[in-house]
Amino acid sequence: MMRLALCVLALPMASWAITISEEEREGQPVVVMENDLYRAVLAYRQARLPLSYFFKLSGHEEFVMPEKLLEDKEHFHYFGGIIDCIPSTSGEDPEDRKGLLWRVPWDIRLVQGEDSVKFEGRAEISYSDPATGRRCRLRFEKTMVGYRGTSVLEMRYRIENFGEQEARFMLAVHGRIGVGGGWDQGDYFYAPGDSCRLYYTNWPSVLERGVEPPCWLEWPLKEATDYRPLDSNYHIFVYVPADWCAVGDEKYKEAVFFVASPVRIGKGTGQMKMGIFMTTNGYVVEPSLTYCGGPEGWTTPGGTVSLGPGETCEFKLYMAAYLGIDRGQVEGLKEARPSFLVLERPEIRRRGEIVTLKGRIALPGFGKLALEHGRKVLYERDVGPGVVEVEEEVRAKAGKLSLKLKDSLGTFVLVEAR
Ligand SMILES: [Ca+2]
Repeated sequence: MMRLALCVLALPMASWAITISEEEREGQPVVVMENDLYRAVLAYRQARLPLSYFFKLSGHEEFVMPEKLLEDKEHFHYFGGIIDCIPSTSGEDPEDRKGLLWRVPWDIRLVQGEDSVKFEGRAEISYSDPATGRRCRLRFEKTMVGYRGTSVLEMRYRIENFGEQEARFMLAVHGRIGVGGGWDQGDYFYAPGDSCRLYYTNWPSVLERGVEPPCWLEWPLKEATDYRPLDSNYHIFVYVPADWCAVGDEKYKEAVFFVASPVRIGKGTGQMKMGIFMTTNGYVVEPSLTYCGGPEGWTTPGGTVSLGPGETCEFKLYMAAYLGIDRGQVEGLKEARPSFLVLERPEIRRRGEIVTLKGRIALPGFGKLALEHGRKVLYERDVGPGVVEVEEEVRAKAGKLSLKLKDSLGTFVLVEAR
């Protein structure tokens, strides 16, 4: 059942700036991805990908892990970390929790490259659509890529209908994040947008407005954004259609970002719904494909996505930890990309041959900032994790100028000017 291969064994482990290895944790086989900025533990037998993400810059574990690992395919355990819930997060049966991936065996393959490492995981699930009775068969592939010198953990998803009939499903990337070492006062959630889909709540201050979920509400909504530990048992679940979301801990100026690519479903494309389940005892972040996770999703219009035989659903989700960024900066972001945040849009201003660069970005790792004039590099600077001020004066002759960020994920044009 298990397929394990460690490829490209050309260099000694110690020389790699990013490594992948098989280890044991609490008696269970796990895979560890590690570089200078984080150590991620993938408990693939329990489908917790990852189970743990230790952010070395802050010294904080970013996930909540309430239970020790063990192997149990019959009963659900809250081991913590991220669990991809497919075909639903919960069903009518109390034992039907967090989908099927934790119940089935996984095939895995590890790849050690020079500047990146890869965990390739694959599992198959089959189930009956509760509304139509159709037999559905899905192949779920999750590839996790770690890079040299950055806290970014790239998660590539590919779901294929390998059955003979249409297959419907929900998918939530259920993340038990406890940013900054745990759930405490001052933790906050944010996603850009001006409205959210209320899924359910028992929060008196929300219900007092006469709302009846599911419905749309103005966003941001303080009950869902501000974590306030209270003795009461209040909860609220909302989704914000957005390409990114963040969970921050204001006292440490620490934040964990999730940045999503567009979602391709069969021949169409869609946008991720950034779900937050905020309670007075903790919170869970759930980037999802629809505005539903529970049993009613099967009979709600738009509650599921659908794939014809042979069709696939594909998207990427990038997780990255940042240090030195406060709540105001997160809420005021102009843009969030997989490997940088734009706090103030970079500009290139020219007065004759004097060129002024201005802007402010935040980075989850190391890279270079370069101003290029054709193939000529006019200015280059090493940059590192945290907020980076761009303020330079450079001499340049007429012609096109490009300000670029180069990191281990690639080269990104921040701004161009003539
Ligand atoms: Ca915290």
